Amino acid sequence: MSYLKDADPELFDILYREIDRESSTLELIASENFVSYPVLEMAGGVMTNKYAEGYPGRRYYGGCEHVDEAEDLARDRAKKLFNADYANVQPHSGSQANMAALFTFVKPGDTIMGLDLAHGGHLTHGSPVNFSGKLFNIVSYKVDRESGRVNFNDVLALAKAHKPKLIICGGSAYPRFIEFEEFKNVADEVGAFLMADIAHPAGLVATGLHPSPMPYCDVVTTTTHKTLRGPRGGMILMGQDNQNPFGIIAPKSGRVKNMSELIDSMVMPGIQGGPLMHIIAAKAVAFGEALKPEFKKYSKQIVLNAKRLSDELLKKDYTLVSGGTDTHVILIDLTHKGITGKAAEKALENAGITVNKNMIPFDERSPFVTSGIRIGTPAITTRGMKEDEMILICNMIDQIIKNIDNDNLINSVMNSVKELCEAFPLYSDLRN
Ligand code: DSN
Repeated sequence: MSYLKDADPELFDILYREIDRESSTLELIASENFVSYPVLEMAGGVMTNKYAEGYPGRRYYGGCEHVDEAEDLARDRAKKLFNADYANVQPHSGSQANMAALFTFVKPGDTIMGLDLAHGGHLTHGSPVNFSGKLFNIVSYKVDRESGRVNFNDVLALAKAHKPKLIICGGSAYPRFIEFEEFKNVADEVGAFLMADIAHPAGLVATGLHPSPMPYCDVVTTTTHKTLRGPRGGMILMGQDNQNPFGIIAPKSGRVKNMSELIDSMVMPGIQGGPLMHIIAAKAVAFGEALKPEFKKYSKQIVLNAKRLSDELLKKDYTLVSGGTDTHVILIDLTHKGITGKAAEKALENAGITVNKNMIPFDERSPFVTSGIRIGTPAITTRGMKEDEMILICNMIDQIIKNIDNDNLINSVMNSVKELCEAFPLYSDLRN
């Protein structure tokens, strides 16, 4: 039964075309995934109606008893998943989580260090077009040209020269483990705070397949919808909640506030108003799923799939930034294939394979063209695909990249993509 179909056939058709697209194409965008029906049900539920500014037990609105229960569960499950002392599940997105974390630890004008966007960082790690680049004095570190990995001699030299107040580690297109311990050594050397953005590998961190930032970082941010396979949103965590070092006291008691209190009030009212309670409740559902043993099995398969795909690409003479992957992300440097990231993205899309063009380190092309594509395995792994399917997918990608103007071949690959998708169905219940 569909209420939407009768009320708004135009949008019903749009929704069903999207369900069709998601189920009949190969989703290789590293930051995307497919949520479960229970997560979808909660995200589409009546908690979207509720205003709940504040936090459980201290809201500015009445009628919050049930959303309080949901947010408490989301926080408790997040803390358990990440072995964290503190969780704030209200950020609407990863960018807002990063904004709240930055505004809590540093002030406009302060110097911060982050991985250059073109080297795998993120907009909110200091890009000049983002609030982070406009409000802070940014010193970007880059990856090493040869290894494609962060070079800690360079990071330390930059940190000593610029004395950042805070260093951000992590990014959106870094295929290797984030080196939390090495970053901590640099941060300690110059007296900087260390913030980790684990938006990409969060699900792998939660299942022990990627090192944990908790013992090393002052604050950790993430999204909830990538490898963690929850609804679209953000979250802030701390391994340990300590008294704030800025001397900020609670006015009534004169007590020194904890960092958790500063972060909570930076998220709301500092940056956001009413939380998205349907999404917070859906985060709780997703965290419940991630605590189950099946999720660890799923996460292991994400990594096995990425490794197999990267091995197959290497066999076909593709250049991979950093030479491979430790995670779910593969960054292909197309320079010597004589094709831009933009052209590859378009040709693959025409065949039903969705990827995104991506800058490679030291890219001479603009972000609108790029010399690379980024691919990832979380979404196809959710469909149940394994190593054998990675071999097929690698062959399809290779055929398209070698023949981007050959419509017959693109059509034939598109048919193979459809067959593969039919063998690993997605959202069948939504299509009936
Ligand atoms: N846009 C996200 C990604 O694709 O990695 C990061 O915010």
